[in-house]
Amino acid sequence: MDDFFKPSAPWFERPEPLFTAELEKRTADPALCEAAKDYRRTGYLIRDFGFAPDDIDQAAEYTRTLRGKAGRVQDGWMKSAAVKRLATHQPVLDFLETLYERRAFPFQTLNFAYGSEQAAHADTYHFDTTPMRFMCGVWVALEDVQPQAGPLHYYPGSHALPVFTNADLADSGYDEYNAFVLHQLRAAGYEKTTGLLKKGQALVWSANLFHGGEPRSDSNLTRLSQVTHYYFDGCIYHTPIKSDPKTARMIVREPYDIARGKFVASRDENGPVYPRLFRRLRHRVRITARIPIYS
Ligand SMILES: O=C(O)CCC(=O)C(=O)O
Repeated sequence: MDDFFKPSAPWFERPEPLFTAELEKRTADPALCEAAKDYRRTGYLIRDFGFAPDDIDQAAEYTRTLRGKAGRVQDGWMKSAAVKRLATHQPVLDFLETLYERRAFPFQTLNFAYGSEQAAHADTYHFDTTPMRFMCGVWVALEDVQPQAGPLHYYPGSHALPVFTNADLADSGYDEYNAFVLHQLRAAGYEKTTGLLKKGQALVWSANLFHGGEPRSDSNLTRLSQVTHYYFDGCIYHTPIKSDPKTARMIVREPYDIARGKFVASRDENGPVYPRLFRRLRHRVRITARIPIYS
């Protein structure tokens, strides 16, 4: 049985006839049912969450300052209050909670001054959960995206592929993973789409949707954007990319909830599950040493 159809996945990714039965329980909320059907079919949703225009502009200005640096920064929410406000925007949290039926929390931001030109990958290679797929990304355009600026790309429907891990590769590594993924996407006939979003629009992608960045045909053009990664309460959070398939040992995480300002323990039905002590302390020190004073 494909991962996508495992009954432990979010309700909208359950196998038939479970999915239809689940939909029927929610007929009082037709908007949710429509969103769930689209999300199940394509693995993404483009929405307008009503971000404050000032927050978009301030986050754009902050992101523009990254041009001279690597052009990309992780956890810019620690430096820019506007980046944090976008990541913790209540309508996004409410929507995700309604869709996944678990509380969503942002645990990482990435800001890009230019198109990332990243090869297609799924977030499940970096961050997954048990039960699986309780993670998503929200990509926000901080300016209108130009086709020459290396837009985000994605493969509609590709989230239904199995979750690929190092166990699928001969030697673990990103190059091999990228080649393997491209082969799988082509073999299954998925077609690539580019996200020419307008300033302020957001694209929600599900954990296993394959996505990346188009080449930049005009290297002077910016593509100011922010991705926030969200987890959902009540899971074991882990890092498949770091796990060794030979031992199958899960690298457990203790993510930091940017909205509530606290670390969230992984948990299963028996209670909390913690990362190894050294990893746990290192992550805690790395975050707490940099918690911003503006908040
Ligand atoms: O914005 C992009 O070009 C890709 C971002 C991405 O792949 C990610 O954040 O996982």
